[in-house]
Amino acid sequence: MRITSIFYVIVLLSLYSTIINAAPATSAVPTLEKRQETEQDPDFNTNIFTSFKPLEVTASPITREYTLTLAKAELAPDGFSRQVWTSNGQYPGPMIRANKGDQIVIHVQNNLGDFTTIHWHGIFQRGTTFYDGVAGQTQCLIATGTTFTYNFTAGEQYGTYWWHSHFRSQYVDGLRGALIIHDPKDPYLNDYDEEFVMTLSDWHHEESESLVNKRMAKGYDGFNVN
Ligand SMILES: [Cu+2]
Repeated sequence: MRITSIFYVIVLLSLYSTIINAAPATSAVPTLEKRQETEQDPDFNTNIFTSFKPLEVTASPITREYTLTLAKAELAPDGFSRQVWTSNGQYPGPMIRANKGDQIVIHVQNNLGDFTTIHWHGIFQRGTTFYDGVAGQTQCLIATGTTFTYNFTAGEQYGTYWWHSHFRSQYVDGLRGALIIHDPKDPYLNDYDEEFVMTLSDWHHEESESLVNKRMAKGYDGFNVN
């Protein structure tokens, strides 16, 4: 089957498919093998026009290590230039991927000039609630100029998730990306040739802080920010 439309892409997203070609013998004991994903790694960067390459399948879970450097930058995602809250200089942020059972280590370097936290949306965080990334509830804010390291496993979870800032409305301004946990035993493995990830969102020409102020102002009627 060839992917010929956005519809199929969305269907694939909902089926959290992969193009991994082998089903490994999995071990319950994680190894300490580490892999550092870099900005040069084409799989680490988000390019919706490039299909996935298969993620290596390991005999037992490994640790996958990522670095997200957060900073504001002048970008024009829809042709209109504005200040965008970027991760590793891009918007949407890099796609973070792992195989089922892997340990995921993510160093968040905050160069925003503002506080932040990053939440891993949909991940249960069993035993690691302190890495859930909810500002003021599960962790203190990450101060600008500092690094905070998240370290968790998705356990038995797999599928299409996303990550985003969990402080104020920062993700509206760009701090978000896809988080994909592959199942090497994907039941749809033979039903498609290629896989793409496409993120859809509202996008505003005004920064979210002023949008939120309008939304919260007395007498507000009709304009909505989620
Ligand atoms: Cu979320």
